Amino acid sequence: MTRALITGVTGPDGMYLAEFLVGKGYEVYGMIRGQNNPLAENVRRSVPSVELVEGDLGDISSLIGVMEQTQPDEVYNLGAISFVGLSFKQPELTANITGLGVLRMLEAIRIVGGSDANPIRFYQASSSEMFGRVRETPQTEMTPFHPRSPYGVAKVFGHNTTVNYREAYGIFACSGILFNHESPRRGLEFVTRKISHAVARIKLGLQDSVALGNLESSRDWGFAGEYVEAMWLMLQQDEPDDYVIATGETYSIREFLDLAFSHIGVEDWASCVVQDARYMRPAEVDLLVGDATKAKEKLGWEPRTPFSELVRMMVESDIEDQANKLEESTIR
Ligand code: G4F
Repeated sequence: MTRALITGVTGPDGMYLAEFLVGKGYEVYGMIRGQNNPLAENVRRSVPSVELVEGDLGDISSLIGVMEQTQPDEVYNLGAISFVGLSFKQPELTANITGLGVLRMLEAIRIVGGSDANPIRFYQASSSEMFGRVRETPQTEMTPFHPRSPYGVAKVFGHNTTVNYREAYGIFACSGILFNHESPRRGLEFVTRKISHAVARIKLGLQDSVALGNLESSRDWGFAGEYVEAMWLMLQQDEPDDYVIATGETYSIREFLDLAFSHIGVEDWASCVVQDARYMRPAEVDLLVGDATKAKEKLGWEPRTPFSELVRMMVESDIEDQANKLEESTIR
């Protein structure tokens, strides 16, 4: 049985990846941090066969311990402070976990190593936020980085460290430069889920409006459930490499709002959206759109979920969820 270790297993990508690997017959370990982590219950419920192990990206001896305990064939480093907005408020924590955390994982792998015949393979969750103020459009694996947030800066460090450990120590280390990938599992702090959740509640009469920041930025939005397959494919190749994973299309927050509100029959949503300076960022990434040609040619990976379908899926899921909660509270 192939063994995989996933950091960040409590996040949406971690859970989709765990389900995917269990489906492939893997023995899956999920690293969780903190005492009595409340998110661990979500993993136990959604993917019960995943074995949870304790470790912290801020503590290298715990990472060495996790490597020794789980003896993984493949390591997927998805753990990070992943909210760009928060990274402006907690830049040092972000640099430590999102940036230095990658170095600690790679050091743990270098030290523990795996067998000579079967060295550990490493996947690093890099991000399109590294492109920031973009130097060219669309962005490819060759586009220079210009990060615009402490999060983006930390991800560049993690990406460069991954490349360096591959070149310096021959570690099978890959970096997936993933553009925004959304799903009904997205946290409520991210704009797509914040909108789908609010739209569902507006439809059910539970709230009147949603407060948002910049509506003009554009992102390349894909479905997280199919991006995890690309992570796995990277680790199945003969040689380690870096890949952009994206849809090749870009849409603004306004366009997301148009589709989400039209799904509940509201064509003019102006009165339902309040602009709130609290959600503006000190520096913004205006436009991201990725070119995933390399992933298509070398991995055979292509996105399948169109933007309109992604928005529909998220709004529908939130309507169902909110309606169930409403029904439960009325019964009580
Ligand atoms: O949903 P967001 O917070 O995602 P962002 O910043 O693009 O980052 C996400 O995708 C990256 C991949 O490119 C990941 F690496 C990262 O971990 C994360 O998953 O914001 C998207 C856009 C931004 O331009 C933001 O300014 O939406 C704008 N926005 C407008 N109003 C808002 C809001 N963002 C949030 N979170 N909340 C708002 O109220």
